[in-house]
Amino acid sequence: MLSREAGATKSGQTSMADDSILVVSGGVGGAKLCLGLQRVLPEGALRIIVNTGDDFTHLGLYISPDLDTTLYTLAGLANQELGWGRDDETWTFMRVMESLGGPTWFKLGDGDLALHVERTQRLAAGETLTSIAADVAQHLGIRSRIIPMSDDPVSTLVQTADGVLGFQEYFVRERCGPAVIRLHFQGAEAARVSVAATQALRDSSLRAIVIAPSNPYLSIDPILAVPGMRTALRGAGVPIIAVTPIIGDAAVKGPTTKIMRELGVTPSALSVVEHYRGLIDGFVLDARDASVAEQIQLPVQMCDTLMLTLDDRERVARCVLEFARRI
Ligand code: FO1
Repeated sequence: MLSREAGATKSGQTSMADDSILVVSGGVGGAKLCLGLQRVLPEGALRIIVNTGDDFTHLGLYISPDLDTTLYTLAGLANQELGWGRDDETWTFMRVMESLGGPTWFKLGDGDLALHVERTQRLAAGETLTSIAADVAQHLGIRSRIIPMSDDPVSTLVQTADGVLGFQEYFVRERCGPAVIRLHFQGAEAARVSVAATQALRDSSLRAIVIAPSNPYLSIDPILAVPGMRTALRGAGVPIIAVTPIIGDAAVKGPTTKIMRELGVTPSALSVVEHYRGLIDGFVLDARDASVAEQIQLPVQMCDTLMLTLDDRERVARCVLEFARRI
């Protein structure tokens, strides 16, 4: 169960999944694990609830960075070098924008623009983010379900010593420089868990929920801030496993440990476990942190969680699935 082998037909082709795995994910780090899972699971077995707290409107276009990263990664189109956007991108639009004196702090590639234009006009015509994401995924040949956490607007705001910044202003324009005092998920109180997310969580095929190695504060907390999400996750009645985004006292990528320090939290895998305490049933710890395993007081699976290559992604995916089967 839960492996591609289990879904293979006699002809060697994968069959549709009888069991499903649901990942709660942000952008880059989460998408890497999702790609590994998509490659080792039977077709259709992977569902992903994606953070939309990073979404914003820029140059009149609705941008959904974590959805974009997940779509491009699972379609094999992601720009590995940048960590966001499309591979083989061209930048004529940005060059012309610069020559006109327009804003250039947030880069939109020529190919990437098509997705933002398409999504913006379909949202304006009344379609939901969920329906657009599902349709785009189908057009890109993705066989996993990519589900926004909500179809209602939620915006992550970062309160810093320099004032309150929109998430992308903080993350991209200010390069995570200003110290974070507090995070606020504007609109979350009134947001509803998307219908597709609720269905995926109630699906009788669901075997495990995985919290991706995304930034707990910036990427996972906005998802958990949607009223009813925590209850729906727990109510699914399957093991919930978090994968560490931290090795030693360093994040694999991005500002996770910087933000933890600024919020007064010791940057460590143990702090991440404490952050998710009450929600998770098990924790995937990096083998380099074996010495803290006993302090976790939950079932622990150790593995090398660094995902540099495609093989790494599959290896971590297999480790997570094995753990899910075991607890
Ligand atoms: N990240 C950057 O660091 N610089 C950019 O110019 C940038 C543009 C961009 C355009 C579309 C998109 O979907 C994502 C983009 N990102 C960019 C990534 C994004 O801002 C962050 O990685 C996420 O919001 C954090 O998960």
